[in-house]
Amino acid sequence: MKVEIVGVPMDLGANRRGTDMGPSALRYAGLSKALQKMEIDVIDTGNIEIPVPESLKIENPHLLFVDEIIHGCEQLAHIVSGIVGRGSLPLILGGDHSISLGTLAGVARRIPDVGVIWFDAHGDFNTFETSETGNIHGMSLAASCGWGDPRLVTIGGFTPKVKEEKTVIIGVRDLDPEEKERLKRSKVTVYSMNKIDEMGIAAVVKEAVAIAGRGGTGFHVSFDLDVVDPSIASGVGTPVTGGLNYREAHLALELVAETGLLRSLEMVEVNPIVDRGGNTTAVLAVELITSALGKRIYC
Ligand code: 5AB
Ligand code: MN
Ligand code: MN
Ligand code: MN
Repeated sequence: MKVEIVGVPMDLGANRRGTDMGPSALRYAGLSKALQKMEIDVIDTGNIEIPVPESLKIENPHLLFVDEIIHGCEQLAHIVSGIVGRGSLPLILGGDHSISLGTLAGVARRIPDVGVIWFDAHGDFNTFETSETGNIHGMSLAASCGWGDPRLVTIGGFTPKVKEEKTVIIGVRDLDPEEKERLKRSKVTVYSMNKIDEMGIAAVVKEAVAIAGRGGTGFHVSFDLDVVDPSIASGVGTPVTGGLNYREAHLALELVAETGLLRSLEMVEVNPIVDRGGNTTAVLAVELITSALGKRIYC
């Protein structure tokens, strides 16, 4: 397997600084070495250039930094599409979750019927009409499914990126009222935390991979670190208590790896500035990446 890493130091889609340092935190936590140890052929292509918010003016409070986010996502889409086209697996390091708009544009250009598994405490299913913050990281899944601002929706030149029927969210526990309504009306499958408590993470992920992997074209995994409980992942932009524990997070990604259907992976919302444990959230993220790419710690 060949993996190509792309860093996206983006925090324009979130409400606080720090996720721009996510790619550095993950590299500093030993990402490339961990993959090489698994005998994965890994290339780090470096970072995309993203402007810093201090250098920008807010033009639209309902879609904060929309022009710059679109510009960054168009670049990312181009790079990701190239990686998939070469037959490699793109590993995208966020950055806040707005970057998925670029990742999915790039993946879906090559794999039109790609499925998505979205691990997140949140739904990211707002539009500029339902969002209470104007932060685009809370809109990226909706826009990828075709909802919201026409410019966001058409990043990469086509819409939707993914079919709701092949989209699954796992770990949700914090939805805005109107976001919840839109999600209920959609064909997206949602496993909120209470479902995981009830069914167990293994059963949930097995159903999820069947839905996202229907037809055998494979799926993208978007992993927002805030899906993990803040007691072991405090370095995230928007922590919510009651998340996945250490083994649940690993098992989920081990089961993803076992399907052989993973076509691209992104790890987002790592914010080392607010990490109470040094760089432990990034260290956990690196471990989780190795699980998603097939590492097994048991026999
Ligand atoms: B994340 C909130 N729903 O829209 C909003 O971390 C939070 O990528 C979004 O999941 C969280 O601003 C976005 C309040
Ligand atoms: Mn998210
Ligand atoms: Mn989230
Ligand atoms: Mn967040």
